[in-house]
Amino acid sequence: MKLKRTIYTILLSLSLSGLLQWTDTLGQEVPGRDENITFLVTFGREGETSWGDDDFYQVFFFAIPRDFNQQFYIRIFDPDVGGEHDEIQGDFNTRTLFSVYGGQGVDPDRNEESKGLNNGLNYKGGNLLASRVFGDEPRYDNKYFSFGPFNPTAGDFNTKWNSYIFKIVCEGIKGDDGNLYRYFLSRDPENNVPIEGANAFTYEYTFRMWNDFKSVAHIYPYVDTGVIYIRLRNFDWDSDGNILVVSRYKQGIDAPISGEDDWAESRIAIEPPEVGSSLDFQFHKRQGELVKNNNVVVTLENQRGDALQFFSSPIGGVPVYQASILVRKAKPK
Ligand SMILES: [Ca+2]
Ligand SMILES: [Ca+2]
Ligand SMILES: [Ca+2]
Ligand SMILES: [Ca+2]
Repeated sequence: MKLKRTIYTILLSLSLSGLLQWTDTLGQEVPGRDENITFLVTFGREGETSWGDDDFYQVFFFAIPRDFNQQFYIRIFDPDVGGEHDEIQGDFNTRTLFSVYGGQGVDPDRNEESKGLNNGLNYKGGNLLASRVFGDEPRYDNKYFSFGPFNPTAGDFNTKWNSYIFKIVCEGIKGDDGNLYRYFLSRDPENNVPIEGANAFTYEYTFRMWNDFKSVAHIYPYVDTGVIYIRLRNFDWDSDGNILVVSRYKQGIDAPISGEDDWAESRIAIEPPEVGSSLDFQFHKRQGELVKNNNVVVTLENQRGDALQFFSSPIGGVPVYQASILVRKAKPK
């Protein structure tokens, strides 16, 4: 009895101090923990799109909840292009530029171009807060580099998410190799200390598939009110395995996959039970001969052509298929 009460007291004080919530909030890691993706990928602009990057830049957003009032950092794991993790073509001669933006012009809900979906449009909207070019630098190989500190109010306030939005752009400004990297939104410059209630998102996701047969990667778009169908596009899939669309309502719909240096597109209907929840796009590897170092691109839009976000921490949690929804629907009224 006494032990029980002690455990209860510990749990209560932990939850009051916010520690319990932290363990539930995984949106600061990019890619997120539920996504099971090893790395983001951006190639140098002299690279070939057939290696899996269609445009040689990648845009990500961080949303910092309004009630968080401390400074924070954006950490990059393996920002260099060389040594471990990165994809060499010839020799390592690639330089990538990472830039952090805040202020007006960042919020993609108010500035369409900020989404970074169309080449030539100004995806660099906002105030430049920090930037750095990385080449083949052993100092940052398999290690973190931290941007910051930043003040949350330096972001662009978004009323819908009640959050300050920041943007980080990675561009391959020179060379032809692939930079593989990850982000972490942190309260600390030296360690990964997440911010409760924060999240990250992108509109065009360029990432590396697993180099094994069994690991399944996931990305999680959120279905907002008014979405009737979605148009899923994927690039340079190298005919690797299959893409399954899973939700509370869908047990698994097979989406067409692209081949080499090519886009595939599919239109998928959205049912009322799926509105207000996340979808789970699952990326399963082809069995037999392993497709190695497969980099791919995924985008998504609704029936009006508006791009949908992929959240690093799925809104409302990972969706679980519920057979009961189908059963209920099948019954005559
Ligand atoms: Ca490296
Ligand atoms: Ca090279
Ligand atoms: Ca790297
Ligand atoms: Ca590929």
